Amino acid sequence: MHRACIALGSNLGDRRRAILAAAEALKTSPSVTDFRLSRLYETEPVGGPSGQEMYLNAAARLTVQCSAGELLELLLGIERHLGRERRERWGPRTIDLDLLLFDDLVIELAGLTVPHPRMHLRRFVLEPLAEVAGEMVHPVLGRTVARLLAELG
Ligand code: A4P
Ligand code: MG
Repeated sequence: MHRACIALGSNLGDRRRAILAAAEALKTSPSVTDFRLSRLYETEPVGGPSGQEMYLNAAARLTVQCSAGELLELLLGIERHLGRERRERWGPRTIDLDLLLFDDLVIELAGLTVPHPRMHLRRFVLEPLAEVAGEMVHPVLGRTVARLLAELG
Protein backbone atom coordinates (compact mmCIF):
# COMPACT_ATOMS: atom_id res chain seq x y z
CA MET A 1 0.00 0.00 0.00
CA HIS A 2 1.32 3.40 -0.96
CA ARG A 3 0.10 6.89 -0.24
CA ALA A 4 0.08 9.22 -3.24
CA CYS A 5 -0.97 12.79 -4.04
CA ILE A 6 -2.25 14.04 -7.38
CA ALA A 7 -2.80 17.55 -8.76
CA LEU A 8 -5.78 18.09 -11.06
CA GLY A 9 -6.10 21.10 -13.36
CA SER A 10 -8.31 22.21 -16.24
CA ASN A 11 -8.72 25.44 -18.20
CA LEU A 12 -10.72 24.29 -21.20
CA GLY A 13 -14.37 23.38 -21.72
CA ASP A 14 -16.46 22.24 -18.78
CA ARG A 15 -13.61 22.42 -16.25
CA ARG A 16 -15.60 21.30 -13.25
CA ARG A 17 -16.99 18.32 -15.09
CA ALA A 18 -13.51 17.30 -16.33
CA ILE A 19 -12.03 17.45 -12.83
CA LEU A 20 -14.92 15.55 -11.27
CA ALA A 21 -14.81 12.93 -14.04
CA ALA A 22 -11.05 12.44 -13.55
CA ALA A 23 -11.56 12.18 -9.78
CA GLU A 24 -14.31 9.60 -10.25
CA ALA A 25 -12.15 7.56 -12.63
CA LEU A 26 -9.34 7.54 -10.09
CA LYS A 27 -11.58 6.77 -7.16
CA THR A 28 -13.15 3.78 -8.89
CA SER A 29 -9.89 2.37 -10.24
CA PRO A 30 -9.29 -1.15 -8.83
CA SER A 31 -5.86 -0.27 -7.40
CA VAL A 32 -7.13 2.82 -5.56
CA THR A 33 -8.62 2.97 -2.07
CA ASP A 34 -9.11 5.75 0.47
CA PHE A 35 -9.61 8.47 -2.10
CA ARG A 36 -10.07 12.05 -0.91
CA LEU A 37 -10.55 15.11 -3.14
CA SER A 38 -10.03 18.74 -2.10
CA ARG A 39 -12.41 21.54 -2.95
CA LEU A 40 -12.09 23.09 -6.41
CA TYR A 41 -10.15 26.35 -6.67
CA GLU A 42 -10.39 28.91 -9.45
CA THR A 43 -6.85 30.16 -10.14
CA GLU A 44 -5.00 32.59 -12.40
CA PRO A 45 -2.97 30.85 -15.12
CA VAL A 46 0.73 30.65 -14.27
CA GLY A 47 3.14 30.67 -17.23
CA GLY A 48 2.15 29.69 -20.76
CA PRO A 49 0.81 32.04 -23.44
CA SER A 50 -1.05 35.19 -22.36
CA GLY A 51 -4.82 35.43 -22.63
CA GLN A 52 -5.41 31.92 -21.26
CA GLU A 53 -8.63 31.11 -19.43
CA MET A 54 -8.70 30.78 -15.65
CA TYR A 55 -7.88 27.33 -14.30
CA LEU A 56 -9.85 25.14 -12.00
CA ASN A 57 -7.48 23.23 -9.71
CA ALA A 58 -7.85 20.54 -7.08
CA ALA A 59 -5.72 17.93 -5.32
CA ALA A 60 -6.37 14.36 -4.27
CA ARG A 61 -4.85 12.05 -1.71
CA LEU A 62 -5.18 8.34 -2.26
CA THR A 63 -3.90 4.95 -1.28
CA VAL A 64 -2.78 2.70 -4.13
CA GLN A 65 -1.60 -0.86 -4.44
CA CYS A 66 0.35 -0.25 -7.66
CA SER A 67 3.77 1.27 -8.29
CA ALA A 68 4.42 4.96 -9.05
CA GLY A 69 5.04 4.10 -12.71
CA GLU A 70 1.73 2.24 -12.91
CA LEU A 71 -0.07 5.14 -11.24
CA LEU A 72 1.40 7.55 -13.82
CA GLU A 73 0.14 5.23 -16.59
CA LEU A 74 -3.31 5.34 -14.99
CA LEU A 75 -3.20 9.18 -14.91
CA LEU A 76 -2.08 9.41 -18.54
CA GLY A 77 -4.85 7.01 -19.55
CA ILE A 78 -7.49 9.14 -17.80
CA GLU A 79 -6.05 12.28 -19.46
CA ARG A 80 -6.29 10.63 -22.87
CA HIS A 81 -9.79 9.39 -22.24
CA LEU A 82 -11.14 12.77 -21.09
CA GLY A 83 -9.07 14.81 -23.55
CA ARG A 84 -10.31 12.84 -26.51
CA GLU A 85 -13.92 13.72 -25.87
CA ARG A 86 -13.61 17.47 -25.94
CA ARG A 87 -10.13 18.38 -27.11
CA GLU A 88 -9.83 21.14 -29.69
CA ARG A 89 -7.06 20.60 -32.14
CA TRP A 90 -3.88 22.23 -30.73
CA GLY A 91 -5.93 23.86 -28.00
CA PRO A 92 -5.17 23.73 -24.28
CA ARG A 93 -5.82 20.43 -22.56
CA THR A 94 -9.11 19.58 -20.89
CA ILE A 95 -7.36 17.94 -17.96
CA ASP A 96 -3.85 17.83 -16.51
CA LEU A 97 -3.07 15.18 -13.90
CA ASP A 98 0.30 15.37 -12.16
CA LEU A 99 1.74 12.90 -9.69
CA LEU A 100 3.00 15.09 -6.84
CA LEU A 101 4.11 12.74 -4.07
CA PHE A 102 4.43 8.95 -3.74
CA ASP A 103 5.20 7.84 -0.18
CA ASP A 104 8.57 9.40 0.63
CA LEU A 105 10.12 8.27 -2.64
CA VAL A 106 12.39 10.38 -4.83
CA ILE A 107 12.12 9.23 -8.44
CA GLU A 108 14.10 10.60 -11.37
CA LEU A 109 13.34 8.64 -14.51
CA ALA A 110 13.06 9.86 -18.11
CA GLY A 111 9.25 9.98 -17.98
CA LEU A 112 8.63 10.40 -14.25
CA THR A 113 9.94 12.90 -11.71
CA VAL A 114 8.62 12.67 -8.13
CA PRO A 115 8.15 14.87 -6.18
CA HIS A 116 6.80 16.98 -9.03
CA PRO A 117 9.64 19.48 -9.62
CA ARG A 118 7.54 22.66 -9.41
CA MET A 119 4.94 21.68 -6.79
CA HIS A 120 6.57 23.56 -3.89
CA LEU A 121 6.53 26.85 -5.84
CA ARG A 122 2.85 26.84 -6.76
CA ARG A 123 -0.03 28.04 -4.70
CA PHE A 124 -2.50 26.43 -7.11
CA VAL A 125 -0.94 23.07 -6.13
CA LEU A 126 -0.15 23.59 -2.44
CA GLU A 127 -3.42 25.21 -1.37
CA PRO A 128 -5.69 22.31 -2.39
CA LEU A 129 -3.02 19.78 -1.40
CA ALA A 130 -2.78 21.20 2.13
CA GLU A 131 -6.49 20.48 2.54
CA VAL A 132 -6.07 16.73 2.00
CA ALA A 133 -2.40 16.05 2.82
CA GLY A 134 -1.09 18.98 4.87
CA GLU A 135 0.95 16.65 7.08
CA MET A 136 2.73 14.84 4.25
CA VAL A 137 6.46 15.58 4.08
CA HIS A 138 8.22 16.60 0.87
CA PRO A 139 11.06 14.06 0.83
CA VAL A 140 13.61 16.39 -0.80
CA LEU A 141 12.82 19.60 1.08
CA GLY A 142 12.02 17.85 4.38
CA ARG A 143 9.04 20.09 5.11
CA THR A 144 5.32 19.36 5.29
CA VAL A 145 2.92 20.54 2.62
CA ALA A 146 1.30 22.88 5.17
CA ARG A 147 4.67 24.48 5.90
CA LEU A 148 5.56 24.82 2.20
CA LEU A 149 2.26 26.63 1.68
CA ALA A 150 2.87 28.94 4.65
CA GLU A 151 6.34 29.72 3.33
CA LEU A 152 5.05 30.79 -0.08
CA GLY A 153 4.12 34.14 1.50
N1 A4P B 1 6.05 13.46 -16.11
C1 A4P B 1 7.20 13.41 -15.42
N2 A4P B 1 6.99 13.48 -14.11
C2 A4P B 1 5.64 13.57 -13.95
C3 A4P B 1 4.81 13.65 -12.80
N3 A4P B 1 5.32 13.68 -11.54
N4 A4P B 1 3.47 13.73 -13.00
C4 A4P B 1 5.98 13.39 -17.58
C5 A4P B 1 2.95 13.71 -14.26
N5 A4P B 1 3.70 13.62 -15.40
C6 A4P B 1 5.03 13.55 -15.23
O1 A4P B 1 3.35 16.04 -18.96
C7 A4P B 1 4.36 15.66 -19.84
C8 A4P B 1 5.06 14.43 -19.34
O2 A4P B 1 5.62 14.65 -18.08
C9 A4P B 1 4.16 13.23 -19.10
O3 A4P B 1 3.94 12.49 -20.26
C10 A4P B 1 4.95 12.41 -18.07
O4 A4P B 1 5.66 11.36 -18.69
P1 A4P B 1 2.14 16.92 -19.43
O5 A4P B 1 1.19 17.01 -18.28
O6 A4P B 1 1.65 16.42 -20.71
O7 A4P B 1 2.84 18.32 -19.74
P2 A4P B 1 2.64 19.71 -19.09
O8 A4P B 1 1.33 19.80 -18.39
O9 A4P B 1 2.98 20.73 -20.09
O10 A4P B 1 3.76 19.68 -18.04
P3 A4P B 1 3.56 19.87 -16.55
O11 A4P B 1 4.89 19.63 -15.91
O12 A4P B 1 2.40 19.12 -16.01
O13 A4P B 1 3.24 21.39 -16.58
P4 A4P B 1 3.20 22.21 -15.36
O14 A4P B 1 4.54 22.78 -15.12
O15 A4P B 1 2.58 21.47 -14.24
O16 A4P B 1 2.30 23.41 -15.82
N6 A4P B 1 -1.70 27.56 -13.87
C11 A4P B 1 -2.71 27.32 -13.02
N7 A4P B 1 -3.32 28.32 -12.36
N8 A4P B 1 -3.14 26.03 -12.80
C12 A4P B 1 -2.55 24.96 -13.43
O17 A4P B 1 -2.98 23.83 -13.21
N9 A4P B 1 -0.81 24.18 -14.94
C13 A4P B 1 0.24 24.39 -15.72
C14 A4P B 1 0.98 23.23 -16.26
C15 A4P B 1 0.68 25.76 -16.02
N10 A4P B 1 -0.03 26.79 -15.33
C16 A4P B 1 -1.07 26.54 -14.51
C17 A4P B 1 -1.46 25.20 -14.31
MG1 MG C 1 1.03 17.41 -16.35
